[in-house]
This record gives sequence, structure tokens and C-alpha cells, in this order.
Amino acid sequence: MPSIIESAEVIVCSPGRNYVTVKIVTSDGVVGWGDATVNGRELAVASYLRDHVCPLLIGRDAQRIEQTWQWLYKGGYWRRGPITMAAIGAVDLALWDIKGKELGVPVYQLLGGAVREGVLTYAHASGWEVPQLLDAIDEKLEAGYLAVRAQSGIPGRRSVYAVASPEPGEPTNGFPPVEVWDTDAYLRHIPGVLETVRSHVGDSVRLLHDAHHRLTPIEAARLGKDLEPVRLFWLEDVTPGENQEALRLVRQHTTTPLAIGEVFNTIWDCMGFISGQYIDFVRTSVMHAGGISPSRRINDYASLYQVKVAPHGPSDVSPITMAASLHLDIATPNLGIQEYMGYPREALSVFQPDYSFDKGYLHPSDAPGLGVEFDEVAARAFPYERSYLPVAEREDGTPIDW
Ligand code: GCO
Ligand code: MG
Repeated sequence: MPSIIESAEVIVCSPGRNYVTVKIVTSDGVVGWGDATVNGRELAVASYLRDHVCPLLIGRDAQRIEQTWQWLYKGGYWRRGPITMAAIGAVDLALWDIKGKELGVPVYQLLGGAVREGVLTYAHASGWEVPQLLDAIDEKLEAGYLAVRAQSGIPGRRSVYAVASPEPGEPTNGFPPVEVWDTDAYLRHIPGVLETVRSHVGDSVRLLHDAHHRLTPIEAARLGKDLEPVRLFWLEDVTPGENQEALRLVRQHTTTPLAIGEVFNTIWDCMGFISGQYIDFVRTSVMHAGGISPSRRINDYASLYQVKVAPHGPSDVSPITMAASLHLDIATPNLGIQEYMGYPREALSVFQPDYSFDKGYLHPSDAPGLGVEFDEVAARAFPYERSYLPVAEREDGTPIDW
């Protein structure tokens, strides 16, 4: 029996930060939830969905997930890109949610069932100075995490990616905050910081570090080499993601494992990294890469080259994406690790996810579908607020990758 899509709508809310949510309802009254959040460009996806995708969904068979995905991807003609793929991804998530609810099973069962007991996860720990960073790491280890991403400030700099500066920033009046970046200072400082962290935590804790696309290949190669004694679990996003050949050069110089992929939208963005075996972990977000359906293809392709998948899981994708990621993770043989940054308290009053954390591992919900409830009444109390990611500049004002 087909199940017909009767309505599809978009809800934008800001419980602690902005989220774009898709609600699809079938003729049987089954509700599916999808996430379409693109940090700093939220209203563009909302319009893409409201104006161009939702009207096309009405009357379609909700059970035909792959057919709808192909229809939206190929039928749009202007394919790929973060806005298009997040919008299609949100529809895909909502349709998997509906299928699970209709069949009365959690989504991971539809993906072949669990291949492991839980999903290894890493948390973020940041500190301007090393003692604060060590305290932040201890807090995560005490909470049960077995893996931590460590970021620190750089002496003499006002702001650094992912680390709150001790000095108050200039008011931005609705514009992106500007961060000042100095690659040489970073390359001189960070190996010592991570060595201190390694001696503090011992050998068994998995340590990760994110360079956020800011280095040239040869700078990245030097950093990878300098960090070899620290035995990182991975070094993330050392060079910008557009040039797949850049990591080939980095790879030739270092045995530090490399990860990249949070800004990718399709398998085409990571094919060269994977087939060239330039990376160890591919980090696409399940929603930003177009949903569960195409993410399965990325995962399988990566497995051919022993590349592991390690989905992006920041607080700027909603708990619906996190839940979808966990369903796919637990059913994916070549999973490496899942990022889990956590959510603002207000966000968890609107999104009610049923996944759980225990001793370093996340577990997807066993409820039918994705296992996240969305409280529409609570969401109304948090209207959209314009907000941007920071931009980075060198000291002379030249813009650089953030
Ligand atoms: C990560 C990321 C994020 C991004 C953010 C941008 O590794 O989690 O680098 O923190 O900066 O998702 O919106
Ligand atoms: Mg990152």
C-alpha cells in the first residue's frame, strides 16, 4: 500500500542556535522529521525547500525514498552544492523516519542491523591556555569519553579557531566576527601543546586535532611530521577541501592519520581523496551529503580503500542529523568514530532525541524511525536570529580560510 505525502513544511527556530527542520506528514498521519541546517546560511535552505521542494513532494509515495532522492537530485538539473544537498538530505532523513515508523522498526534495522554494540564517539575540549585545555579534557574523560579533540589558543593572538578568547571581542552588529590568524605562530606553538596533552592523558586516550583548512600542503606536511610522536588518532582538515591533490603531498611526508570532509556534499567531493588513499577518515555529515541514501554509497566506496567514515557531528546540525548518523554508523562496517559536540540546553527543549551515551559510546534509539521528537510549540518561543560563522584574516587583513 503506498503512503502518500500530504504535507511538507519547514520550521526555522533558534533554541540556542539556528536550526532548519522539515516536517513531512503522510495520508495515514505518520510524521517524519528532517534537518536542513546550514550554519550561517539557514534561510537559503529554508527557501529552497519551501519554494522549490516541498510543493513537489505533495502526492508522492513516501515509501519510495531512493526514487524521490534521484528525482530531486537529477530533476533539479543544478545539482550538488551545500544548499541543494542539505535540502535533499532533510527530505531523505524525514522519509527514512517515516519508513521506520510505518514498519515499526528503528532505521538502523532497515540498513542491515547493528554491526557493533555501540558507536565510538569523540568530544571537543578547548582552552586558551594549556591548563584550561587540560581541565577541559579531564572533564570529558570523567564523563566517560575515550576520545577527545584538543584545541588551544596561541600566545599573543586574540582569537583562534574553536577557542573562546579570554579578551572580549568587538561588537559585531550583526556581521561575522573577525578572527586574526598567524600560521607561523600556530605551527610553532601547537606541537608542544599536544605533547603536553599526550603526557597528561597517557597512551590509551584517542587524541584528535582540527587545523580547519588553514595550511598549505607543505605547512601541513611539516605539522603532520612534528606531531608524529603524539600519535594522534587524526589530524583534521589541514588544507582546504577543494584540492584533492594537496593531501597527496601531505601524505607522502607523514604517518599522522589524516581526516577531511565536513564541508563536502557528494561522493564526487571525496572520490579522489579516497581512491588515492590520501586520507584515513572521510568526515561528511550525513545530512549535508544528501541524507542516509547517498551517504551509504560514500561509506561503501571508502571501505574499498580501507578508509574509515567519521561523520561530522557539530552542534550546528540538529539532533535529527545526529540520530540519523548514529543509525547509519551502527550499521556501517568501516566506521571510525562519530563526532559528538553536544547541544545547547534550549535546543534539547525543542528536539527530544532518544539516543544515549554510555562509557564513550553512543547508541541509536530503538524507537521506530529515527527516534527524535520535535516540539513545535516549544520551537515557537525561539524565533530565527541572524548569525554568522567568524571569518579569519591574517594580521594585514588578507582573508584566509576559517
Ligand atoms: C568540527 C568543525 C565544526 C565547524 C562547524 C561549522 O570539526 O566539528 O570544524 O566545529 O567549524 O560545523 O559550522
Ligand atoms: Mg572540523
